[in-house]
Amino acid sequence: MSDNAITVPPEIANAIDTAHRIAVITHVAPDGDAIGSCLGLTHLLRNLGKDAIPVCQDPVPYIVNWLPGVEEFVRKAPADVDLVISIDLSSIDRMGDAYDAGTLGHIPLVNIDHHVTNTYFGHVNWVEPRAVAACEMVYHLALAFGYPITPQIATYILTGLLTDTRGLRTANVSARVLRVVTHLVELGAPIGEITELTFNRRPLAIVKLWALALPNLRVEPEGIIWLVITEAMRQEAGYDEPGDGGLVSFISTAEEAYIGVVFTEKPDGTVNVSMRARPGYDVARVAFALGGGGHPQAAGATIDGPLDTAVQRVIHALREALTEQKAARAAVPQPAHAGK
Ligand SMILES: [Mn+2]
Repeated sequence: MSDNAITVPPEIANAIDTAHRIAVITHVAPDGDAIGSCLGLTHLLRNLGKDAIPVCQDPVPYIVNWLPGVEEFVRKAPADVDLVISIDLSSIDRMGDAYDAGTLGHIPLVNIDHHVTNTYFGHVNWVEPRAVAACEMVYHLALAFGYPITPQIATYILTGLLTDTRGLRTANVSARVLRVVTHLVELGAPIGEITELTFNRRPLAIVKLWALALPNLRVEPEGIIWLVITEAMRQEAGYDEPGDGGLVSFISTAEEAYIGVVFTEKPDGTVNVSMRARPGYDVARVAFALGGGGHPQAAGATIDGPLDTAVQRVIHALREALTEQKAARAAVPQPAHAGK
């Protein structure tokens, strides 16, 4: 195997071997990778004879609501488990109400994640930022320990891998990743059907929400493109799920932009900040400074409102970060293909 092979800590197999009832918890406001990795791991464990429960505080988003088994999610981990595995989350609070430290704090916690901002909060921590998705880690885990990957598990894993790479369109998609994809297809994951259901389909209410939000698009001189989604817009559009349905990725395609941001006002008055950066630029550090996390090219945080104050604070931080990053890039000769 090439030098970028991903290895799995054997401690994880030991933890699984001795456990009987396992809560597999993923993050609040789940995305496709959260749901896919959580269900994929849950089903791997069940096929080993374990009693495994997928747990997520928030509902499954429409993008992956077609996956079999999404109705099995519970909102809160039961207290009588003997192992907790967290998947696709960088800090313990990202489990939200799904993890009650009062009842579960003494139970072994295995932290499996691919976010560079991970805080190593588990008893066993497998943090692999080279993995393009938590789902890729589930794949390597299954292979390393000889856990069988059924067609249904391959479907979960490939779905999350495709969502976190936006359909294999992110800069981190390497030959290794394509080998994983090929193997998952060989194992029975229907890639064409997954792509159709996941990427070529959204509720009409989202299209209406975009129509309401886009007239207020703003562009900062540094190359930051942003807009806000207010609670009123969400109500008018009739879209009641969290998230922006991919709007931040859409506005970030403007070629004048280095960074794209969508601010979403939440019913409780907090503001969700979702950010994207072109390859070579980094929004993860700003997200981390705001109390959130993510990857250099895609990161987010939830911060205090009101909306106007939140926008000013984040745009100010991003202008400073972008100016610094441009200066750092200017100091080093860049290859011609390395972006703007
Ligand atoms: Mn992920």
